[in-house]
Amino acid sequence: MTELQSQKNQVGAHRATDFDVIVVGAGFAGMYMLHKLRTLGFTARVYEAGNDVGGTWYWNRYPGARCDVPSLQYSYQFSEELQQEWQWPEKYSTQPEILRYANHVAERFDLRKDIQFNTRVASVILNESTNTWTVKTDRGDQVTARFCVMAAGCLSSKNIPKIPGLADFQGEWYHTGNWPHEKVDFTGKRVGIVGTGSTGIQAIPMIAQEAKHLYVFQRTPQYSVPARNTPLDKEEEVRIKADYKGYRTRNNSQPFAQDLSIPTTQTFEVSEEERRRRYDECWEKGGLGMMLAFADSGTNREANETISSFVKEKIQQIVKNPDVAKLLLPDHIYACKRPCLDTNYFETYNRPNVTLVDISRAGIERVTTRGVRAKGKEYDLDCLVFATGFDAMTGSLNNIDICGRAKQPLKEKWADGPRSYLGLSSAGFPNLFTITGPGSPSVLANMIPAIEQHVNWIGDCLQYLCERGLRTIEATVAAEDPWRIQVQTAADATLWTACDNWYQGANIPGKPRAFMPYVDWVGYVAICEEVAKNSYQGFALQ
Ligand code: N01
Repeated sequence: MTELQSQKNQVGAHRATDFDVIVVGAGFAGMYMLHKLRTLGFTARVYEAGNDVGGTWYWNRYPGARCDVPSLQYSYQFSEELQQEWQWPEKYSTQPEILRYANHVAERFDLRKDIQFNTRVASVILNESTNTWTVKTDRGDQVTARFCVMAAGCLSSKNIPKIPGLADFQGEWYHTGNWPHEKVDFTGKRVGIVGTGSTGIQAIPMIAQEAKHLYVFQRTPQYSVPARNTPLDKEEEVRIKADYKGYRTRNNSQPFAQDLSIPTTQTFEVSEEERRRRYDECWEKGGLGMMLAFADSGTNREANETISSFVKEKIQQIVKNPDVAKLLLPDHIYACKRPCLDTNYFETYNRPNVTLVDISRAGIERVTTRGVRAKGKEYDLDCLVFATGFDAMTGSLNNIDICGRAKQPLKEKWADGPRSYLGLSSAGFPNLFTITGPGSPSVLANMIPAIEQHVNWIGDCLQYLCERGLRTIEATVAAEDPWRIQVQTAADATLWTACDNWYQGANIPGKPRAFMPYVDWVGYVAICEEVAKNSYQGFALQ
């Protein structure tokens, strides 16, 4: 330990801790947090449940897994050298490519030496008398730290539906969020898949190409737009890399932290023909741009209806069997559930080896030894795939026994929905931070820039505390309560609360309904900067 590190370790604590900071998770958040802490001179240990880095991109190895944010944007910007040297082969990268990038970052910045893999954090307990945290793992480690940073991921706690009989199934079953490392070969097999969200929509066309027969058990049809992925446009890469810093800065000041041109025109300001022309253009271009054809698509129901009608028309054109097409027509607000991008998703239902099973009313009755029973019919299966999503944003935190002041479990404090200030910190849990936690833009922004913004903020905050000899920082209830209302109010002004989606916990039976991500990325960044500038207003510092 260097002298500076040692000083930091002693500052304010009644006794030295094993580390200045414990970081939970070695995905993109944990990796950059570790790098940042090192450059600031803090000692840190990262615990990671997987056997290598990558987080989401380590676990989600299902066929077809790919990011739907262009890779020139879905990547780190903290190192100019890194962003200049790395070359993405495609516009939207595959999971193996993103994982390759994560590995490169780990090697380039020599991160692995401070990461303990194959280790799941079991508990994080505050010792109020010393203002330190004790972290215990499933491998028997017990370490102390002044600070804890939870980088456990927003979409990492798997949702495996409690369907009766699953334990009796004689075939193989998988959840897409914990996919085997070796290839799963579906050749010649009868496969069932449950779930038609972003994941299912990517996996279904790939599995259908291999399986003898694929049964898609669909509870809710989803909208999807062609991704139209291409090899990376080299000219675009050169242009962006000529001023990557400027490009990132401009994107960071855009809604969703992405290179999107935000329109000012309202849907009904133009003629029906012009509207149609713009939607056709978005469809042909591919990507998530459909919502950006007009300014009011996310707030005005009638405006939104013009997009959903357009996409439904496309589904009916693509899917040849009109009965199947009808079952695939969503009836919720467009993009209220996270919009999906696909490659040949609807086309896949034209294949003779694919059957769509509508389980919208009764769900799956049970899993049997031989397959699945739904709508009174038995489907014999060799493999069953759950693309059923995640206990988003709070699941990965609630899975850990985190106890703050007066031994209050975080889970108990959040029993009616998450309570935090800025999605960064929760009252009663001093010196504990969450990266892209509930109450921050998180999943409603380009994730890697959102992670970097949080890590930078936390890094500055730790430095501020140490430079002033301060022992603790803790969100105040007085700041946290209005923030919770602000998060919900911002969402209520949009159509994101107009359907059952995981943003508000609706996908998990019994989970309290509360809108979790903060809608306004640009406003949020400004608030965070203001809070730090005003000596961490809204936080108690001791
Ligand atoms: O999960 P989801 P996901 N019986 O929750 C169904 C990101 N992501 O893994 O809508 C039957 O969206 C459920 O039905 P319903 C992205 O942010 C990004 O697909 O609840 N069905 C739904 O169809 C995304 O939003 C990328 O009625 C059940 C599906 O399972 C997030 O991850 C790629 C069921 C779950 O959809 C999560 O996506 C992939 C049950 N008991 C993921 N329980 C890209 O960047 C659930 N379902 C491209």
